[in-house]
Parts: sequence; C-alpha cells; structure tokens
Amino acid sequence: KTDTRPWVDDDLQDGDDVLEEDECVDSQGSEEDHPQVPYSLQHYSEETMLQRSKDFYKMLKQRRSVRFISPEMVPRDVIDNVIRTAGTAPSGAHTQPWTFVVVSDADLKHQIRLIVEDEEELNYRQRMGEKWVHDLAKIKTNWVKEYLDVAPYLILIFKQTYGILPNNKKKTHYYNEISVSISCGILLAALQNVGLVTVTSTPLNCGPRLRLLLKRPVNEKLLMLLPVGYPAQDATVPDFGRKPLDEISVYM
Ligand code: IYR
Repeated sequence: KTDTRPWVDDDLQDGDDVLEEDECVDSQGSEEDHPQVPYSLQHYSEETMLQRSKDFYKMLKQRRSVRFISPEMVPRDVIDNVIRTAGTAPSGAHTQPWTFVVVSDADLKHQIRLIVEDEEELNYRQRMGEKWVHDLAKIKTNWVKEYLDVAPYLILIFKQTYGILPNNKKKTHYYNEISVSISCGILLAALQNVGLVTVTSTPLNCGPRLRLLLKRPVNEKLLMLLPVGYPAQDATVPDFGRKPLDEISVYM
C-alpha cells in the first residue's frame, strides 16, 4: 500500500484514507498558479533572539493539560484568532487539510459528552487493557468528562483525508495526519499565549459518532477534541516535571 503512496506514514497509521481503484484523483494546481513572491523576515540581533527565545519558552513551559475548566465565557474573537493561527501550519502540498469545529451550544456540548463518556467507559473497562489504565493512574483520569459540559468552547479538529475538487474529483491530501497534528500544536501554543487552557484528548472510537452528530462529511476524521476555557479557580494538575535539555537533545 505504502509503495504506491510514499507520503503515508505507517507509524501514524495514516493509511485509512485509501481511495478505491476506480475513484479518480486529479492533480491540483501548477507552478503558474503560484509564482514565487519575495519573502523576508525581521532579522533580530543575537541579543534580541536570545531574549525572545527565553520569553517564548517561559510562556510555553507554563502550559499544562488542564481538566478543570471554568465556565466563564471567552471572547469569540479570541477563538477566531487562535484558529486563524492554527491555520498557518505547513501542510503536505499546501492542501490545508483541517476543519476546526467550534461548539459553544450547551445542548450540543452535552450530546458530545454523552457520546464521549459512553465510548470512554468501554475504553477504560474493556478496550484499553489493564496496563494502559494502570499507566494512566498518575493522571487521575477516567471516563467522566465534566469539562465537556463546562468549558465554554469545545474545538473538534478534523483531518480531511482527501479533498473534493470543483470537478468533484478527489484531491490527494498528502501527509494529512501530521499536517493537522502540527496545526494542533500551533493551536495549543496560541491558546497558551492568551491564557486559556485545554487538554489534548483523542477520544478512542468516538470519531464516527461525533462526525455524524456534527454533520461533517465522510472525508473528515476526528483527530483531536479540545475543551477550551480559563482554568477553574480550584484547578489542579499532576506534579510533573519535564526532561532536561540533555535528555531530549543530541548535538553532533
Ligand atoms: N482518552 C482517554 C484515556 C487517556 C489516554 C492517555 I495515553 C492519556 O494521556 C490520558 C487519557 C481519556 O481522555 O480519558
């Protein structure tokens, strides 16, 4: 399978977007449509670079997965800008294969909660197995997801496994999973930048039901579900540290 589609990464199990033999896949755009244009970027002094690298690190090292979210409303314009920022991510052949579904409606949030808790209970009790559940003990997480009702926004990120061209033919979305994953990483940084919290959840087996609930087309698969808001007053997180530089890097 991967012989003919080398952009599919086996490790990511990103091969479920197989196109049937008889389904036409058109090529897309050409160099003429996108001529090269000049590009330049601010060239900071080394001192400024050092300061900026420290400041950015300081901001992002405060990011934690927070499961206790305040119901306080968050300005919609902020969420818009965070998603715009996520949409700047690089993507395979610039296909931008992402859809961000933002849910604030209480009723819809509750329906999402019912689906997630229904599947997660099965995950914890049956699908995940003893070892996995044991490994999660330190995070003190279970299938009860109160934050799905409480958080002012739920952002559900879908990867478009292929696109639809104006002529109705399928457009190949190269590396769609890693492209959308990078976009999610940028989204997490953008949330941190404005003082909002989330927890990266990838609800096992919930994708199809949530896709139908949210009326998303069949080419879209749920990659991540992020509850977004301010941290609750009494929020807590596990007392985790992070690996030091010399454990995560090798310079040669
Ligand atoms: N998706 C489940 C279980 C879970 C799995 C891992 I790996 C985590 O780091 C945390 C939770 C849940 O959200 O509860």
